[in-house]
Amino acid sequence: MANDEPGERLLDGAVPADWWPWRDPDDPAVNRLGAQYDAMTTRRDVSTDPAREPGLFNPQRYAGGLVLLSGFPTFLGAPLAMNTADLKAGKVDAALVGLTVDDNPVPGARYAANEMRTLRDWMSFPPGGTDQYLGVDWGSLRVADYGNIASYANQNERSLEEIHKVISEILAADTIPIGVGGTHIQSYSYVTALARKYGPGQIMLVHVDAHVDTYVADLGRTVHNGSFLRVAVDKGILKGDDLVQVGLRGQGPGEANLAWLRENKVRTHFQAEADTIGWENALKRVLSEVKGRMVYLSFDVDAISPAYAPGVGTQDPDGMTAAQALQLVRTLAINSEIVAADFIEYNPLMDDAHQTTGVLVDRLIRSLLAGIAARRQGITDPFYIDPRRLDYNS
Ligand SMILES: [Mn+2]
Repeated sequence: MANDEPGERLLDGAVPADWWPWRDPDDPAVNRLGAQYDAMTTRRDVSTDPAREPGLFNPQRYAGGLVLLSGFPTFLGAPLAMNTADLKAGKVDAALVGLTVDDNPVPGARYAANEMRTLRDWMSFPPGGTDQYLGVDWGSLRVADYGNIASYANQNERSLEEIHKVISEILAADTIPIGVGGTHIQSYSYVTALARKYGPGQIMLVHVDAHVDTYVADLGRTVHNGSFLRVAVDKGILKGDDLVQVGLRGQGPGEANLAWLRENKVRTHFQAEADTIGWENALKRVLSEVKGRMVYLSFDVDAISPAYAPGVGTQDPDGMTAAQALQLVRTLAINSEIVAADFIEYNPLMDDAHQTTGVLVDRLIRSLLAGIAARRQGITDPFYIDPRRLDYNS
């Protein structure tokens, strides 16, 4: 099997040099000791692997067994894909891919992807399931597990180039990448990969988060999980008014950051707005802002109240409920064409013994898939509810 690497071709020479600010040749912090420097992200030699046709590989022995107990742990029990050719041959609608960068001061998000594959949750059946709001089975979509993306522990910016490559591999198959795990710095590479495929200014980013993530570079770092959106907008990779933020609260932004957000026309939806005009009214504003546009949904789990999602690295009291988070994801997927998504900042080391946060992230992913399936089946009202869920059978 040849290792199909369109991502590499997309990266080489195709991205403006200043999109990777840590590659500044004048920066003495950039280590250039040779091949070992890139060993973590060097692809395995597959030239001696047994030949196989491109397509999905299902590693599950049993048709209905719990993946955790009797199968190989994969996201949602999905079959595996290794490269763009597999995604194309398998006509994959959405590829779940593990993200492992861990640049939150509270470490642990690097373990989230594999934790999600091994949830002690009886719903870990092979792909499919009927959404109990929409009455739609997302098993109509083809979903694959695309493995994890390598990262360099404690060299977080360096990991972004590999994420850009792998997300580009998925986008090259017209498959929706759904990133799982890691911290928010990684979304910088989603923005670059989407801008590379569609051109800057084509994609709207719905950024669900307690925090604006538009803080200036600090602590000796250029791009980090609190600054990546500032860098992306300042470099013109993402237009400010294509950025919609939902769930903002906590101890920032301050006046200078707020002024930057206003100058750049970022559409900020604070928790205070939802508390004042009502959640559903605030949600309708968000949906109208992205109606008719292609959307990248980046969901920082700390947007949700710690009462429902305690397993995060940057906890802030208050925030949306689990039901509101599920509704947000479901309505957004019906309202707009989702071209990419990630669910990040889940920290299993901070979760409870029942994996409450992990199970909620699992349900958010399922809700996203159900919403996408509903849209493809012709449902256009984002607030659609299956009428059978509203009568009393009386
Ligand atoms: Mn964030």
